[in-house]
Amino acid sequence: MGNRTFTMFKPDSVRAGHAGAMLDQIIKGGFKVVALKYTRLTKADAEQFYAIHAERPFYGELTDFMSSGPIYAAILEKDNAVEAFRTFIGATNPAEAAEGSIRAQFGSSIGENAVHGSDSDDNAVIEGSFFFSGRDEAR
Ligand code: 3AN
Repeated sequence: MGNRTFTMFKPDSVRAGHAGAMLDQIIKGGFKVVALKYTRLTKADAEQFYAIHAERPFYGELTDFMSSGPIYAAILEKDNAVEAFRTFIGATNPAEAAEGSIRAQFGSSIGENAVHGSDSDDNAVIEGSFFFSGRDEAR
């Protein structure tokens, strides 16, 4: 078994109809989908998910945006999944994201940057558990 990470396709990319293309690239990039869900966060859900950023000036904007429309949530597996996926999606600011990365292709701003990727193995477990139970995992 490889390592795991957690991702969300954010409301901007889902609204724009890019979820299918993003999932296709992720699978072709060698990430195995362990669990997948199409859902929508309430404002309270988004505040809880991003509680670590509660003191940041953009917390209100971030949680408004993340609850503004449907998202896809997924647990992904690959060797060195957290770092590999962060490289695959590119820098937080799409303008600085490497050519060909998901955010360079589908992100439009530092807030509306198409996709979330966990920043550590511990957070991948916490974030995945926010959406999924063991019963949701394909095996
Ligand atoms: P990443 O998601 O690449 O780890 P972080 O941890 O710096 O980036 O930011 C957490 C979330 O907050 C990201 N989803 C990002 O879109 C959002 N964010 C970061 N900086 C800003 C900002 N200046 N204005 C609005 N949203 C932001």
